[in-house]
Amino acid sequence: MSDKFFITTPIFYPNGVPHIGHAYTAIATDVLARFQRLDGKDTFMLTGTDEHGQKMQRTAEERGITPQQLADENAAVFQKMVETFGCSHREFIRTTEDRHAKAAQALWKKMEANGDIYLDTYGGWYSVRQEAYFDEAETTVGEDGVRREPLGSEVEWVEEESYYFKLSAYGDKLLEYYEKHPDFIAPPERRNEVMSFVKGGLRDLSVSRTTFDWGIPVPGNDDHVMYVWVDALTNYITAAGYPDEQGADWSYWPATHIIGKDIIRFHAVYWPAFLMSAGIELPKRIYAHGFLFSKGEKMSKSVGNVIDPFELVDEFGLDKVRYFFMREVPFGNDGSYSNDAIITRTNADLANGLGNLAQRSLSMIAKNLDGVLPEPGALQPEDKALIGLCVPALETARAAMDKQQIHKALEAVFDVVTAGDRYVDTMAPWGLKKTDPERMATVLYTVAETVRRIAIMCQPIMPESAGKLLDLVAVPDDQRNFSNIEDALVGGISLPKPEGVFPRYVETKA
Ligand code: ME8
Repeated sequence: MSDKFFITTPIFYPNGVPHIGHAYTAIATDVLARFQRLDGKDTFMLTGTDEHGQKMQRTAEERGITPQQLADENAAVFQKMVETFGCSHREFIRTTEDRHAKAAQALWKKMEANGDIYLDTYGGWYSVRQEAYFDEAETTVGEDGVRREPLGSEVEWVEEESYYFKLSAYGDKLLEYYEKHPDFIAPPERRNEVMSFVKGGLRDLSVSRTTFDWGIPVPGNDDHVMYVWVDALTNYITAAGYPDEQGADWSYWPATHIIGKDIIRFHAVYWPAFLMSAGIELPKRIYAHGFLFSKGEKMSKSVGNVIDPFELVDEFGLDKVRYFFMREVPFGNDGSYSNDAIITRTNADLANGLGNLAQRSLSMIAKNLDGVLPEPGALQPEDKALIGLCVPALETARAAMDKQQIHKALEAVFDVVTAGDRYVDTMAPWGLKKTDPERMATVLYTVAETVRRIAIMCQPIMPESAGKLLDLVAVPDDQRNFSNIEDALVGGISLPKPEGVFPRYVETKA
């Protein structure tokens, strides 16, 4: 088994600025990456921007700038977004980089050499207004005899020269692959959707364009640029060093791709077919998450419910935002969010839950024991029971994270927080101060040790806050991996002055 782990986000279209959906994908991928890293894997997280295509060219023209200027401007904002959201990516790839054009052209040549690319004409109902082709089934002929697309603009039959990829030759191979690798596409609803799409029969795919030039030139024919999805999907192997399949980075391939459900077909049908054609190993797994809605509605400028991801972090703090999205929305499902939901969830689980567990025990150590972590007396069954919940919780989290069930992993960890709070209430160490100070010391030690273990497990989700908790129980930086879960705090050390790590959210706006 390889100890390398390669995980990717979709690469974002920089024809606009990031919204919360983009941040959501990035957070989830980062949580999965950090989890594997803490579990000892050499982890490569990749993210970036998808900078070619007609949409980019058109937006740039509207703004009177070049597509490269548009890409530069917005790629910088996406870079800032992934940094603001605490992503631990090793690379941010941009599809306008030279190395990427080389990789995409190398992939193309392999597919061509395999006999899967041919030149033909592409015919379709074209709307000049929308600058897009429509399937005949999408168009309707009005009483005036004019054929129109769904938004109402007139369409005309247009033919242009195009290269095609022989996707039709891959239907059976793909189905066989899905059958043999039941974990290749997840969650199961998405797998079923993809399989029925492929069973319905695949048509060859038009993979080049001549009507605009903002793209990677087709090798040997400069009149054509590659269809943007051929170009975009290749980013994943560019970053692994393709076409150098002997290079050090190639050992990270194959990747786990985290994507939104809107782009499952490109990743689970086209991409594996391209890779099969080029003789490249297929991705390890494709996981499609759901869509986020703002207050139950699709985010749109006209509804006025588009939330700027940067503002959300300013308002609530990064870790609360990361925690909220990963805990509130079962990963794979659609979800809704609102400021009220963020406040309710984080006040309950973080301020009153984990934060309070740490704060009330550590402040008792500060007040009653001069801030020195006590040596525990003999641990009682209830002490051992609480501490003993952590290793199984980590095992549950590990199994859940292997299947991208991030919310299940969090649930397992936060069940320990609930048990910890119950333990403190039952043991009531404040009452033991006079009657049995030794027992009080053991109880406080038990809570501190439990906080250490919980904080280790919380690092993927809330890196900064979990780090602060570990500082508060004086855990050295090199002892914060999952392999350290069964270590134990050593009594007798001085702890730093306790501070609340998760302050309750208080509304600041009138
Ligand atoms: O599709 N809720 O880029 P993109 C949740 N460039 N996630 C959302 C979302 C929402 N409301 N809106 C967007 C592209 N996303 C291509 C990808 S990959 C080789 C090329 C997420 O910027 C979702 O994961 O339009 C989507 O797949 C991703 O943002 C990228 O969207």
